[in-house]
Parts: sequence; structure tokens; C-alpha cells
Amino acid sequence: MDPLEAIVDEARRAFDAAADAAALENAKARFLGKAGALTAQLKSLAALAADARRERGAAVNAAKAAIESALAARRAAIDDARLARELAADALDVTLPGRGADRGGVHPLTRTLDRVETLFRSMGFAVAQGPEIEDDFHNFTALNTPANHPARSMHDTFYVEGGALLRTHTSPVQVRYMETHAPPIRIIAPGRVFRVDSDATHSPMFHQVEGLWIDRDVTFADLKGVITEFLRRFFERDDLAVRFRPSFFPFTEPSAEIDMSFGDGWLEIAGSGQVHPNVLRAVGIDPEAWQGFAFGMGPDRLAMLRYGIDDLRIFYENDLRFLAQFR
Ligand code: 2U9
Repeated sequence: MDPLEAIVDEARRAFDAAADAAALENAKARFLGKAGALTAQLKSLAALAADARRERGAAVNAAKAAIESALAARRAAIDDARLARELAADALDVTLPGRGADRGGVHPLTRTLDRVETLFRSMGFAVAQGPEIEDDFHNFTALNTPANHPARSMHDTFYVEGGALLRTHTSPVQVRYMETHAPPIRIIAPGRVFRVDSDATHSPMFHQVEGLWIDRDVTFADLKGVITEFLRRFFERDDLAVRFRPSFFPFTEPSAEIDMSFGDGWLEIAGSGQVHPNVLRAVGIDPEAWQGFAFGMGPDRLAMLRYGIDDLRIFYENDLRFLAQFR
């Protein structure tokens, strides 16, 4: 057999035996490389006479072309096999049913606050906000709360470094609002408040909605009208009744607790009163020209009543078995 034929034959077998691109490159070097079998054949041409060299040279070139075409064919086959493997590994069955996505829901407290805001907005109240980290003036002093008042004690109030504190009610929001807006004023202040307190009905962080209406001649009758309308619409009970009981708060005078009818009894639901003249004076409003009322209630409690929940802490545990019921 002509050694050229043997080389081509051997090259074909070596290329077919190469399992991947790297093995194929090794095999190529053995035949077409500088020290390869075909190159040795080319070098041997130099020793031949011109005619014989031409004839033999053509044969060597034909062998080289045959080896290169075998190499290209094997390269293509290896590439095809790799692509087929990759496609099989990434196979996506578009006919499979989807995994489905759970829909989230709005937290019951957020729903309650949204509802409270919507109802008060419909009665002409704007919604005001303020900082949760407060200073002594806005949380206590401007609200006619004396320096020795127990609410200021460290048992009740979270103090922060530098004399700041976590607001214990949303009243400082109204104080700041009155500092920056001239009356008439009709706002609610919903938000987080903080007190040193923790059991089934008290969380160290809870919510309040307070309201403030300052004008030339608003009275307790307006207060009772607003609160009654709000509670009737919130609890969807047109026959809900409201009664006031005398009470005391430093920032209102006179003050009243507000009860609503509940079953065949009464349930305390809010506190209220006529804004104390000292509070108006603290923010530069003339108590001879302006008067008004304020009230406060707990939306956490409103939510417990509306949804029939008896432990406040469940609102703050983020247990999905609870939250999923409010989708
Ligand atoms: C200003 C002046 C007066 C807000 C008021 C209450 C009565 C009250 C409690 C109810 C239950 C808080 O959520 S609760 O714990 N609130 O009883 N709040 S009057 O009085 C103000 C507020 C701001 C400038």
C-alpha cells in the first residue's frame, strides 16, 4: 500500500476516535503539524527528480486535502453532538402546567387604616404625618403635659440617646401641623406610636388615629356628629349609638371618653375633648379667636373588633396562616 494512502487511512481512524474538540486537535497535529506524518512526506519530495516530484507532489496534496476534509467533517460532527447534548440538557417542556403564583394581600391593620382614612377624608379631614422620633416639646410640653407627669417616665416612654424619644401618641403630628398651618384646621394623624408596655392587649409599638378640628365655633356637637358618623360607617351599623363620659387628659378641657353601643352594653372606643387653651397658645394660636376638638382612638382595636380577633400580638407575628385569610 502507498504510504500516503496509509496515512490518510490512519488519519481518518484517528479523527473518528477523537471524542471531543481537544482530542481532535491533538490528532490533527499528528498528521498535519510540523512534525506530522504528511509533512515528512512533503520533505521527502526534495530528493526526487523534477518530473517525479511534480507527480508525487500532486499525490501528497491530494492526501492533504483528503485529511483536511476528514478533519472538517469530524469537527462538524463533534460540534453537532455538543449542541444536541446542550439542547437536551436545557429542554423546556412548554406543555407542562405552570407552577402558579400565590397572590398576596393587604395586612388587616393597613386595610383598617386605609378604611379609617377614606371615611375621614369623606368628611373633609386631611391626613397629616410626622416623625416617629420626637422631641420633648412636641410630644409633651406643647400638649400641656407637666414636667412631672407620669407619662414622661422611663417606665412609659422609650427615650433615645440625646434626649429624643419615640412618640407616645400621634398628637405631636397635630402640634407640628398647627405650627406650620393657620386655622381653620381639619386633620387626622394616623401612625405608629410606642410605649413601654407588652401583653395580649398591649404591644410596645401600636397605632393611633387622632383627629383635630380647629375653627371659629366648632363645638362638642360637631365632635359627636363626626364620631357617630365615623363609627356607624366603619362598623356598618346605622343604629350604632354613641355616649360621652367625663374624663381627663392634659391636652383637652373638658375631656370625654367615648363609648359606642355594643351588643346590649357599651364599649369604650375613643377619647376626646376640647383642645386646651394652653395647647393653642403653645403653637401661637389665639384661644380667644379659635377653638376646636381633638380625639384619639386605636386602629389596632378597631381591627380586632371588625375582624373578631382577641389577641393583638397576632397582627405583628407575620404568620402567613393568619395573613392569608385577608387576601
Ligand atoms: C392636640 C390636642 C389634643 C388627642 C386626644 C385622646 C383624647 C385619647 C387615646 C384613645 C385610645 C389614645 O389610642 S389610644 O390609646 N386618645 O383618649 N387623644 S384627646 O388630643 C389632642 C391631640 C393633639 C394638638
